[in-house]
Amino acid sequence: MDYSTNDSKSTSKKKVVAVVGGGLVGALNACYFAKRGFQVEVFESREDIRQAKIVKGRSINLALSHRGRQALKQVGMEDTIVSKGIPMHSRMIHSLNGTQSPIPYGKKGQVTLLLQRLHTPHSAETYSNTKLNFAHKLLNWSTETGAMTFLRADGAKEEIQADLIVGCDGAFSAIRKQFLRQSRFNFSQTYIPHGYLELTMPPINGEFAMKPNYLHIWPRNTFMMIALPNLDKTFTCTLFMPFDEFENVTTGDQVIEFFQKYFPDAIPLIGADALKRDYFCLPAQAMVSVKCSPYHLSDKCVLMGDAAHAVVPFYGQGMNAGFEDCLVFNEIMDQLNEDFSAVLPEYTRVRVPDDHAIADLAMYNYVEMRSHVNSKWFLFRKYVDNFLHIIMPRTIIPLYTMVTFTRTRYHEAVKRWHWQDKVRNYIVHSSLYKGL
Ligand code: FAD
Ligand code: EGU
Repeated sequence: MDYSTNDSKSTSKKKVVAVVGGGLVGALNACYFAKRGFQVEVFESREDIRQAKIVKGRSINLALSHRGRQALKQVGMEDTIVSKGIPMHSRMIHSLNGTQSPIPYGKKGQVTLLLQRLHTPHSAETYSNTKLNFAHKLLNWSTETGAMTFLRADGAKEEIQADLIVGCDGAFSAIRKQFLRQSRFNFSQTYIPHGYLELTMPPINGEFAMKPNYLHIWPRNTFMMIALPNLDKTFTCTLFMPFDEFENVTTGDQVIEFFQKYFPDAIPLIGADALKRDYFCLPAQAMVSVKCSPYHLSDKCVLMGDAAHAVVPFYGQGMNAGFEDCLVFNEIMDQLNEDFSAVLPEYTRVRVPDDHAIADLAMYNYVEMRSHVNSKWFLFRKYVDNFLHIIMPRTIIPLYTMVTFTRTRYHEAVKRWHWQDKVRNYIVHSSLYKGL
C-alpha cells in the first residue's frame, strides 16, 4: 500500500507520517503529528492491549515529572493523565534497622506523579486523522525507497510507504538497524552488570502497606530496592542487583535469608510466601544504555524515545526525555515551517547533546549509588544539597531539581552542576579552615 502523497498533489493534501512503535513515545508523537493535521499511521507489533491480558514483567508505573508533563500539556493531555496519577512529593529512605526518613523534593507544587503505563496508545485515537495498526511488526525498511515491510498477526507481509518515518520502537529499534549501515553514524550500547526484578506489595486491610505519596528507597550500595505506589493500592517493588548475585539465590529459603539481611522491613509487607514464590516468577531483566547520532536519515526518517537513547533508570527520566523529544521536535516544526529537510537535521543538532547528557547522568548515578550509597550517605548528600540551596537559592540548585523540575536543557544542567561543585567545595573548605 502506498500511503505517501504524490508530489504533484501534495500542496492540498497533508503528508503521511508513519509512527513505528505504539509505546509511550510513539503514542504521544502520534498526537503531535495528528494535531498538526498530518495523516498519521501508527504501527505497533503487539496486539491491541485493550484485548490482551496485562503484559507481565513490565513496569506498570513510572515517575512523570516536569519535562514529561510539559510535553503532555502541549497536546492537551496533561490533566487527564495527571488525574490518574499519584502525587509524589518526597522520597522515603528505609534504613537497615527499619527506620523511615522522608526527604521532600523541594518547593511546594513541584510534584512528581506516577503514570500508569497501560492506557496510552489509544489517546491518539481521539484524532480522526490517526489510525492505529496493531499486530504490525516492522521487519525492515529501505533507505532508498522508504518502503517499510511489516509482518502481520496472520503471517502475511505488508509493504507501506509514508512521507516521514518516526522510529519510536524502543531500545532495540528495528528502524535504527538501517542507520547502522550509514557512514558516519555513531552508535554505542552498554549493558550494566545489574538486573532488576519486580515484586508486588499487596494492600493491608484495603489500604496501602506503606505511605503512598513517596518514592520508597532502600539504598544498600550494590543492592537497591525502590517501591512506587499503584492506583489499586499495591506497590511495585523493584529490586536492583548484579546478575551474579541473582544467580546465587536459587531457593525460597535463600530469598528470605537475603531479604532478612538487606530489606528485613519489606518481608512482612510483601509476605514471606509471596516473596518465595514471586521472586522466581520471572528472570531478572537486563538494563541497557544506548547512545547514537545523528537521529535522522535525510528527510525521511527520525528516531525518538528509547530508539534514539535508552538510558538506565537511575534518574527516572527515560520516558520524560522521550516525551521532551516530541516537544522539542514540535518546537522546531514551528520554527522551520514543517520542512522535513530542515527540521530533521536541526532536531539532531539540538537534541543529541541533551539526550547524551541525560544518558551520562543516569549512568553516573548508577555508578555512584552502587559504589557507596547507603541510607546514611543518601540522607547526608540530599541534606547538604538542599541546605546549600536554601541559603543560596540562586547560586546552588540541586542537580535533581534542574533535571526533574525544570526544562533546563540536560547538557546545561550538567555544565552548571560542574560549576556548582566547585563553588560547594570552596564553601565547604573555607568553612573548615575557619573552624566552623
Ligand atoms: P517503549 O516503551 O519500549 O515502546 C516501544 C514500542 O515499540 C513497544 O510498544 C514495542 O512493542 C514497539 N515495537 C518494538 N519493535 C517494533 C517493531 N519492530 N515493529 C513495530 N513495533 C515495535 N522512565 C521515566 O521517565 N520514569 C521512570 O520512573 C522510569 N522507570 C523505569 C524503570 C525501569 C525498571 C525501566 C527499565 C525503565 C524506566 N523508565 C522510566 C524508562 C521508560 O520505561 C522508557 O524510557 C520508555 O518506556 C520509552 O518509551 P518508548 O515509547 O520510547 O519505548
Ligand atoms: C523510577 C524507577 C532516588 C528509579 C535517583 C532519586 C524512578 C527511579 C534519584 C527507578 C533514587 C534514584 C529522581 C527523582 C526518580 C531521588 C532523581 C524514579 C528514580 C537523582 C531504578 N529519581 N526516580 N534522583 O532523588 O532525580 O529521589 O528505577 F533512588 S524521581 Cl536511583 Cl526526582
